[in-house]
Amino acid sequence: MDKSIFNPNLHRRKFLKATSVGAAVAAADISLPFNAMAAETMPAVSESDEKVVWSACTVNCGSRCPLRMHVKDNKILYVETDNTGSDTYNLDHQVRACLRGRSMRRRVYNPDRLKYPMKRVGKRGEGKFKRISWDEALSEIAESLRKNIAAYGNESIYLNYGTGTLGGTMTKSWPPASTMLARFMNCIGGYLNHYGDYSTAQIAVGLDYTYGGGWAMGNGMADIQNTKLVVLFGNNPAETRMSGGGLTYCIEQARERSNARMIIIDPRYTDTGAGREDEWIPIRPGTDAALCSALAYVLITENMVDQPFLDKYCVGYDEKTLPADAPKNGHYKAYILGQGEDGIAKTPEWAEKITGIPQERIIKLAREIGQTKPVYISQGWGPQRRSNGELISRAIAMLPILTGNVGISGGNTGARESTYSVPFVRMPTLSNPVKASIPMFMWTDAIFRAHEMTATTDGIRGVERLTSPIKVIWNYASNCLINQHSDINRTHQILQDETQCEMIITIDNHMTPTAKYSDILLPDCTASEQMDFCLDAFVANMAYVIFADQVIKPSFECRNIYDMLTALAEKMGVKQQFTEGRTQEEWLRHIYAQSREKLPELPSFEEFRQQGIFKKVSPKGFYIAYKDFRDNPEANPLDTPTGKIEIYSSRLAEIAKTWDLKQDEVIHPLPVHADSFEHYGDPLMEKYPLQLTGFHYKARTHSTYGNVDVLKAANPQELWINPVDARARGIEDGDLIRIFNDRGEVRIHAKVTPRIIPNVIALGEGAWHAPDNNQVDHAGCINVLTTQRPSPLAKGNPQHSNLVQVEKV
Ligand SMILES: Nc1nc2c(c(=O)[nH]1)N[C@H]1C(S)=C(S)[C@@H](COP(=O)(O)OP(=O)(O)OC[C@H]3O[C@@H](n4cnc5c(=O)[nH]c(N)nc54)[C@H](O)[C@@H]3O)O[C@H]1N2
Ligand SMILES: Nc1nc2c(c(=O)[nH]1)N[C@H]1C(S)=C(S)[C@@H](COP(=O)(O)OP(=O)(O)OC[C@H]3O[C@@H](n4cnc5c(=O)[nH]c(N)nc54)[C@H](O)[C@@H]3O)O[C@H]1N2
Ligand code: SF4
Ligand SMILES: [Mo]
Repeated sequence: MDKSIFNPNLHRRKFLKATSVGAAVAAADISLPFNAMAAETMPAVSESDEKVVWSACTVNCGSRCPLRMHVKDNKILYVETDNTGSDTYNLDHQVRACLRGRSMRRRVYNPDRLKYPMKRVGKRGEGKFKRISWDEALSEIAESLRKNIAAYGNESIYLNYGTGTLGGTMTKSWPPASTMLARFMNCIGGYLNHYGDYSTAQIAVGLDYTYGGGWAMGNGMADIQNTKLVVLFGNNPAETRMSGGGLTYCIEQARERSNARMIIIDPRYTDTGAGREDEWIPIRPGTDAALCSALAYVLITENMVDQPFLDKYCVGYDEKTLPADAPKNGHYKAYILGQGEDGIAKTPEWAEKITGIPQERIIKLAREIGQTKPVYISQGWGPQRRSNGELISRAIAMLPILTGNVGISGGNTGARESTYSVPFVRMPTLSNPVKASIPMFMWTDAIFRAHEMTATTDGIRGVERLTSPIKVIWNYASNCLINQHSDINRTHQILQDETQCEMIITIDNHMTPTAKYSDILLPDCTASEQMDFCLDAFVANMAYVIFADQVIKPSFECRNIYDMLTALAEKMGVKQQFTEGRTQEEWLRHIYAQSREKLPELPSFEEFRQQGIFKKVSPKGFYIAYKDFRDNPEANPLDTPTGKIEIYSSRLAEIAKTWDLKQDEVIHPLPVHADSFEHYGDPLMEKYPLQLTGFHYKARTHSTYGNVDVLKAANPQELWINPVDARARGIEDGDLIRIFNDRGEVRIHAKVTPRIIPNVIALGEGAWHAPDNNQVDHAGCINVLTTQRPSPLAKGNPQHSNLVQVEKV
């Protein structure tokens, strides 16, 4: 048997039953805040005894963490984390929660908690509500659904993007098709779907044209153990993968073993650097494709490309493999050497002007990449969350492709890491009769101009064009109506007209900025108040599943998503179809039994409940993306039209010809450098001379945990600004400043720091929008300043591409 990890403490734990602090700590063998030995003399357990119940943090931070909740008299006292395993990296090490998860108690008992169903009485956004009963709330929703489905069809009911409970099973909030809401809506005729996500819209589409398969894979981050050089483009695991079950731990441990050099390319000096990197190469935002083109120039002109790899595995590097339908000199090599359409050689000198990186440094980096093997080149999703992000994602991937680092141990594809996973059965959600799907970013437009949205203008999929506008929006575990969607003031305007989108239903734990714009608010249980499994969890070569048990009874009038939708299904006459006669726990037992058939090592339900976490190390060792293809490309072709890596994409050439594009929008068959809107050098810079880039901040997971006082105090929301730019504006560290453009204004304090390059400022995303009467935000919510204009190919969110001005208040 491979190394499936059963909790080695299980027997002891079962014996001790983990029913007291002392017992749990003794079983854990971690630091002992209490006298552990007292466990031996503990009295029999009663309801009022302190007990430890396993729960989980299921937010969308890319990690998943177990939480051990210490509870007494139905009250959470404090929170600990994983105490299982031998703590040997990449074997069965502990999955330790970050400070956010450990502050879960403050989210459960937060003053912002939604306590009762409520109905809006003021204008949308005013935050005025009245308490109503569950029956009233569900009746109103049922009536609105019936009315709008009758008048506009099921295509008018939209499930908005929301990732607040991404890690859950019963509670899973995204993708739409995996949610309980989808199951409910599918019982009554379906819903308008969306594709893509705010995380990866541009790279998911971009690299799909390169590697195929819908999602480009990357080598596991643990494979850094086998590499010589790590090059990270806009990838910051120290902040975006923070748990002990996350990649920040993995990258440290793996590098300790390989001693690989690490180069970070980012406009900000990130926490992933923080002295652990070998070099930080600051880059002007949105210009990575120019850098990569110049690196390619040096690799080609100094004979450092892997020509046999390019000939055998790729399409369109040079004329040898250029598809017949491509123009003469339409290949990548010609583009780089200046023999293509634009006639510009992509020299380091050319790139220096665009990227701000000295040409000597570009040449040196190219030689480092070209002369080292293997090299682990990976991009986070910061570089692609831009108006030209599709091209950037493909351009970065060219480096490992040119150097033949794809499909080998210690190499990578240029994508972010993939991983091993365990087969675990999910809640069945039935199938959606509605075929239409919109890019997740385009929902605001689908409210008021649905009739003109087609496949070639707005990326509509499944149908040629939309036939009805969005009339009803479900926001489940989503702050993406307001806080996380771009251009809040535009959304505000669109939502003011209540005759257009008629009904907004939000299901959340807290009174968020999105909740304030809702017509009906339904108070949900937190993860602590219900039973669930936490899935999709991994670190290094290990996958795991967490038993997230019910810790306390539901607070106030909160109901979990399954129960509230069961009541609604009853009103709509589909209760039996929705529940199939099962309760939430019965469903969990049901799918667990199915999971055990697929994964026989899973312990019994009750054992799992006791041990809290099930870990399994990959029987195949390190995850090497496209290894099969590399080993035998004929037998294991890629899922692209040619079965090869498509440097030149004929499909993209076709799209470029047929889609409606604006002057400043480029879709290209090659991974070229091209600017798009709000880029460096844009004429708009005369008015708004600073590039504002966002980042995902350790203080929060997006907006979740954004209302936890201790986290806010520890990680203030500030605008990063270089001393050069600060001085020019008379700004000192800590000053109150205003950041503005035509879309809005934010007031916040300045963090004057050389950790951000000049002419660029950075603001962490996710702060809770706090507008005054003039719609000026006082919390530092970046989406007051971002645009709703989509990127050209993915129609995705370019939320890091913003031009603004800053002044001292
Ligand atoms: N400017 C800018 N905007 C961005 C980004 C950016 O980089 N820059 N990033 C984008 C990205 S990548 C993403 S993924 C999105 C994320 O956007 P969202 O998916 O909206 O994520 P959160 O802001 O965390 O909001 C999740 C909501 O779920 C709620 N929630 C948490 N737990 C529960 C629960 O148990 N039950 C219920 N019902 N609700 C719960 C929280 O209170 C919160 O309101 O933001 C996007 N927005
Ligand atoms: N603590 C915390 N962790 C999170 C989240 C969170 O909100 N908080 N959100 C989670 C989610 S849903 C997602 S999608 C991921 C997001 O993961 P990412 O999208 O990778 O995170 P970002 O911080 O947006 O971007 C990563 C880095 O890219 C840099 N960057 C920005 N623009 C450019 C550019 O043009 N070129 C280069 N080279 N670098 C650039 C940023 O400065 C940043 O340091 O994080 C996840 N993890
Ligand atoms: S926020 Fe992420 S890293 Fe932190 S505890 Fe939750 S799942 Fe773990
Ligand atoms: Mo995301």
